[in-house]
Amino acid sequence: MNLINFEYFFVLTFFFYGLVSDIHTQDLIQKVTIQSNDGMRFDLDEIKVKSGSTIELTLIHTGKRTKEEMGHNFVLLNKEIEIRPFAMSVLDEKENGYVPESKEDIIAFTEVIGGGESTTITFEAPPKGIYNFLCSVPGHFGLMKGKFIVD
Ligand SMILES: [Cu+2]
Repeated sequence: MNLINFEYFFVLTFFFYGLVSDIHTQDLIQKVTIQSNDGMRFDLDEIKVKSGSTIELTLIHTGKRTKEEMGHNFVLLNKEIEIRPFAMSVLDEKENGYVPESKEDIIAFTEVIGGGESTTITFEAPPKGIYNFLCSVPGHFGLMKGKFIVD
């Protein structure tokens, strides 16, 4: 192999290595965007992800009202944890962003955001199954809730 071929070989090797590692990364990281608004709604009531993936979830607040007036968060509950009792249990947790100090009932959560803001969290997809998600700001869970499906 002369020098030129040798260099060509290296360039090709790195090119294909880059291609393969890109595909690999895309397989593992799954991006989810969920919007919330001044009308106390999420735009999704169902989120589907693949088991074994890393979830990069972005919560966007498309409204104009402040965090105090119409703040929202995203809270993903562990299996078997029901929305209403959970939401009732965090009514007084304003200082903690309406999540309990013990995180045993929670898989992932965002901070509370106001209109025009967004926040991103990263977490591992839980095992296959159906999980509840909600906004745990007091009074919001009746409208702001859904199913998080891992298959
Ligand atoms: Cu909310």
